[in-house]
Amino acid sequence: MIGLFMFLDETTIEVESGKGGNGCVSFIRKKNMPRGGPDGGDGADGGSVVFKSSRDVIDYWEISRRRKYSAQKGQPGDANFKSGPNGVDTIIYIPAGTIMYDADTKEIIFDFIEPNMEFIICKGGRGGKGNSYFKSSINQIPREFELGVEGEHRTVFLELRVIADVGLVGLPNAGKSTFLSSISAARPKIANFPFTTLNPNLGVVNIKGYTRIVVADLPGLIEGSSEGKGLGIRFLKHIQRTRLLLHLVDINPDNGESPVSNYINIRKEVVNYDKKLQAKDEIILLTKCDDDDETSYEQQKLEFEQETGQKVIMISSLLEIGLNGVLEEIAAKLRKLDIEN
Ligand SMILES: Nc1nc2c(ncn2[C@@H]2O[C@H](COP(=O)(O)OP(=O)(O)OP(=O)(O)O)[C@@H](O)[C@H]2O)c(=O)[nH]1
Ligand SMILES: [Mg+2]
Repeated sequence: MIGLFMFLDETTIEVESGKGGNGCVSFIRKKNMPRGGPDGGDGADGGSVVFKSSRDVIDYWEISRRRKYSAQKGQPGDANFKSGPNGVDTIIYIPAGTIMYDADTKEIIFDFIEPNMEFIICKGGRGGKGNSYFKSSINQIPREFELGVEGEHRTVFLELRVIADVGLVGLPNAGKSTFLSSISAARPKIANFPFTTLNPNLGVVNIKGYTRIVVADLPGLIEGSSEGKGLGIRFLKHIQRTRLLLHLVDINPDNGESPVSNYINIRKEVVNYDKKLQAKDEIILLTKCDDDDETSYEQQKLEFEQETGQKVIMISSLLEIGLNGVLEEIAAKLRKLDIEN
């Protein structure tokens, strides 16, 4: 089982680029040239530290096992105009969706909003010039040289905001993971108890006539999530970036409340967490509507729509009822957003 603590979506790491190599002071020594000219080569540049976003990295678990990442130094210059190889860059692969902050000032340094973005956080120090560089008509035997420039040092705070088109929200046990597994190849853990999902699961769905989208199944929200109750708050940030919310509401809630009040309560938590989420497009699903002969579901749906003033879709992930309708609605909403932006 992948537990909560195995998914690390925040970390602080220290990075340092390589110092440039010093320039060399040397003079040509040959039998027939007793007072040969300068031949000290330049120092090589130090390696840089580069962050690169990748689709294949899920979280910071792997990279946080090291507190500090240093790139290689540049080699010093040598006699005979030799310059050593530059220091090798250190590339740190991070999940796409990472926001990188300066750990001290909390200022955003870079936002890796998609895979394959690169950012040089510490540039390698420049190599120093060797004495051969300083030779001129008035200075035939220069002893000057430069030291390599020191590497840069920074401490960064990395925060992951899962990148998905659609985020699934709802109470624990509402059927979010089941829904994701019935529309995609993702196989999140499903069980009949709250807080089965402890970290975000991503699923890819190919919507006919539209495109491939990513759906994020998130841990359930409860009353008080926005203030830190349950697991919710750690993951609410992940829905800030999704383009669309899918709010799943159990038609037969196991907490004794009505579907409408459950919906309203969770909605409150979401908006309480971030006012901007109020404006985000939302599709409401009444889940576990297994029995299509059951006319009371239809009745409940109408009541829900009347009370909330919102349209809802009835689904059963178990019997695969209504799923295509949901995908069509997702495509319609995303298309509209595509045009608007
Ligand atoms: N009858 C029926 N049961 C369902 C359906 N969808 C989900 N369930 C059941 O509801 C329970 C909870 O499902 P999950 O998909 O784990 O719910 P969740 O919203 O992901 O729950 P958390 O991860 O705890 O937030 C499981 O026992 C599922 O089998 C459905 O369409 N019909
Ligand atoms: Mg779940």
